[in-house]
Amino acid sequence: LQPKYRSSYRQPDYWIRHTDLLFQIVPDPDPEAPAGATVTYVTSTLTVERNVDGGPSPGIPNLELDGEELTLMEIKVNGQPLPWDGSAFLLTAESDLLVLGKTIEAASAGKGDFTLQTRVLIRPESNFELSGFYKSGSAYCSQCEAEGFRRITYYLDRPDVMARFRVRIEAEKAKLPLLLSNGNKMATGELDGGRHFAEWEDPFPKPSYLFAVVAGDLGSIVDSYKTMSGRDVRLEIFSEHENVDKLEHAMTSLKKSMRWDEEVYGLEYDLDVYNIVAVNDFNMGAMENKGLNVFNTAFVLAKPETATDTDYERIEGVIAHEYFHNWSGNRVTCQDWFQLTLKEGLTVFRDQQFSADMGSAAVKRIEDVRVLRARQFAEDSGPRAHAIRPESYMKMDNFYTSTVYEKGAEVIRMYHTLLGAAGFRKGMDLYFARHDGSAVTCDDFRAAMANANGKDFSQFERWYLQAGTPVVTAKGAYDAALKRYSLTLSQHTAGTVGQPSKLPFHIPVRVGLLGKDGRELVPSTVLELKEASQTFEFENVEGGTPVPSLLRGFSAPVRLKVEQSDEDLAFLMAHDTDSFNRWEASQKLASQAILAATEALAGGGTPAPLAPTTVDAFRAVLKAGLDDTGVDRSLLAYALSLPDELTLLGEMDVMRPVALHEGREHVKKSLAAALKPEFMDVYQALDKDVPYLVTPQEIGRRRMKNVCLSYLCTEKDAGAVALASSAFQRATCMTDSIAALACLASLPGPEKDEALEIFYTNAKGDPLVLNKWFSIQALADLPDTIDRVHALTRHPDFSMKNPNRFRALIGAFANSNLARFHAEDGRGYVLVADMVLAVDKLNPQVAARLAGAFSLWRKFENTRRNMMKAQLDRLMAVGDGLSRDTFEIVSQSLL
Ligand code: HT7
Ligand code: ZN
Repeated sequence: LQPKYRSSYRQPDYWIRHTDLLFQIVPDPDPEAPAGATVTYVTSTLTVERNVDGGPSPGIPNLELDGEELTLMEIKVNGQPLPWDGSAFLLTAESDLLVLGKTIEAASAGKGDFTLQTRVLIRPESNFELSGFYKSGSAYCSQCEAEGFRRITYYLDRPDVMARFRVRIEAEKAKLPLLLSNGNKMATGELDGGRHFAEWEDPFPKPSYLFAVVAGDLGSIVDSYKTMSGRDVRLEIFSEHENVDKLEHAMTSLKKSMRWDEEVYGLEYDLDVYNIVAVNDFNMGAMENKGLNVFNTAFVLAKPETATDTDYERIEGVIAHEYFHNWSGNRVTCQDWFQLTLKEGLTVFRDQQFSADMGSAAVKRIEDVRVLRARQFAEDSGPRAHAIRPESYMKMDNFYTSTVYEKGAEVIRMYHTLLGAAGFRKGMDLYFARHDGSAVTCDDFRAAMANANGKDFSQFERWYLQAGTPVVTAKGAYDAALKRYSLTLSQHTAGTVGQPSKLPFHIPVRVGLLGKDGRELVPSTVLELKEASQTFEFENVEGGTPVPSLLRGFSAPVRLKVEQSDEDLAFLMAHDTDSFNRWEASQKLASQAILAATEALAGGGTPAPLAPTTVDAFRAVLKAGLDDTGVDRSLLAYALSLPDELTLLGEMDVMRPVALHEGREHVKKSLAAALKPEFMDVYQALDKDVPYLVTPQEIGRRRMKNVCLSYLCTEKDAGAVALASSAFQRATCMTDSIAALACLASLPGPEKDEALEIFYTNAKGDPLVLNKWFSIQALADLPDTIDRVHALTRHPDFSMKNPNRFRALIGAFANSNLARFHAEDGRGYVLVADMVLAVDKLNPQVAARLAGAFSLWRKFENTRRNMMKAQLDRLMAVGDGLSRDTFEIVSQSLL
């Protein structure tokens, strides 16, 4: 199993200029095959051209085409069938390469230009990897990123090979009336035997990973969009017929995204149609194939009874994300997969900006930083830490990571912070002007930002080269006589596997200074920390020692260490003009209390009572929640929400997940007890029976109400059961229903099972609602949760073949129920390793992700560390039986 290295990049020896594909979905010719089974023949005709300028090999080199699980039926060069005697072409072991040698020389008169036709047989119905061409429900669809196209036909399956595609699909009309591919529809027609065809042409050259094909019997909604230059685009979103009533929100989101990209970046859509197809079986969230996005249903379907506010927000964000890829990813794509963050970091940043503009920028920032801290910081602290542009990989699918995506977006945000909105736009304009229609690198992006603004971004390259989360330490000193405030910022990044020492990063630190009365003493400033340590002076600072507000808006993906008293934090919570830092202060106040309680509990002691300052600070947030004059209740709700366990775990030198869980519960209970009347007042004031609206105000109201409910249920008593049961019974939307059920699920007594039963019945088999039902039980804070999860793996609705369902139960348990996954008896570890092994046989991508749950094993206290390591050893011992994906994760975890 050989890794690929970034440094080994070479241009290909050949280009493919035109790709003609014929898909024939036909009954399986095998007489033993079940009734209705099909196979697909793919005939590909490639116009191949020698890369005379940049091809690394001299003369007429071999052409080596990638292929995986293909059965070659026919092969022709320039229309002439090739002999099968081994003289004209070679199929390497496992037929993962098709090699043409001397044949090319002869066929091209020594020039290297020729057409190659292959006909292969593929079996979408037994493709459970969900990569390549596969079946989801009754529909056929494709997923080609990163290296799935080679599971459809032999090809130069790499992103720098860009071709014009023409696609013809033939299938039985009654069963598969809808035939889609990229670009514009050119022809349709009838064929003999109840069959029909459609032909599609994409005028934009594209890499194979952006190819898509869909055949099915689906319903849809149609709309249109007039672009800024006045062109009409037909928009259509497809789903199974029974889900057509859940597509409106996705359509509205799409139109908003199209308008936003025109207004903010001047980027216009470029085809006559934009199609989106929702499928239930999908490895990730969605895929930006040119003109034909394929989506996981979880990121498309929504109606108030089945989707939560978070689902609505996520759908808007993912629809936007895939749309924005049309420029950042499709028009300008990646030279090689090491550059993945070029399109993903940039597009995540753009979707974050979009969501900020659609709702509250501060709320969106908080949500994004929460995810970054919980997932990416953890990744950066373990053996799989990698730079946003990794140096090597075995299986590319394993590098669709939080680092490449979320930290990648933070790196783009830092350009924006350093250049300002106008400077960033100049850089984007230059990037697209220079590189439209080509496959480029992160260095090209950095150069465009630098050249458009005359700014030196050379040190900034370290963000692309070095893994790990920098720790920035801040120390302030005030000279009353000189009215000068000095701020010393130092940075240090711990070594990571393969990178023992790090050079200083170029870090933008946005800073404000607050006077005792809460006034801003200096304009909010971006300091550029480039050395290991630097001191910055602020002159004319009146009125005594100021309270600094540091790293405003989370201006860089770092851990900030600064001594702050509870009083200063409470002051910042109340007065900071930077909304993000008001929230940040609440989190720091809570973290300090939780980590202190955890330490006491881990040492067998009793935690100290909460400091009155902390209680008062939370009381003030609750009081603000009663104010009806336009306060952003989402911000308040997040200030009341305690930092999550994964983030807190990352703050511990030795990870003790169960003690941490107890410490966090202790703080939550203490706050609930100290502020019970206040929580109840806010809960009752916001518990209104009003029509469901997805507005920031209404989302904020529900969010704050449900946070209060969860505090009111921390004391697991009869009062809590009554409150949560009543909330569940009265809920009129999924947001409230799931919030109440989540509380109930962790409470004692029969009520939770009654509620779960009702929830299950009301779901009426809706897969997305059933996913929630599985997750709620996997997340329950009960001693027998593991038994329940075990039992649920045998439930008739559980399936290992559906990634959403599998992740809803097993992923939720392993990644989000830390106290139960890491339970003392080690049963959680055994269960998850069992599941990795079982799902690895069907879907290696899903298995590999789940295996990542063990990767931080070295950071845990001894007992857990040994038990986690034992499961990793057990997985390793499977040897050749393990997929390449899972092998890569497990072997790296053991480094
Ligand atoms: N660009 C898409 C990546 C993706 C993917 C990668 C590996 C395996 C399956 C996949 N499905 C989609 C998603 C995105 O827009 O980021
Ligand atoms: Zn993306």
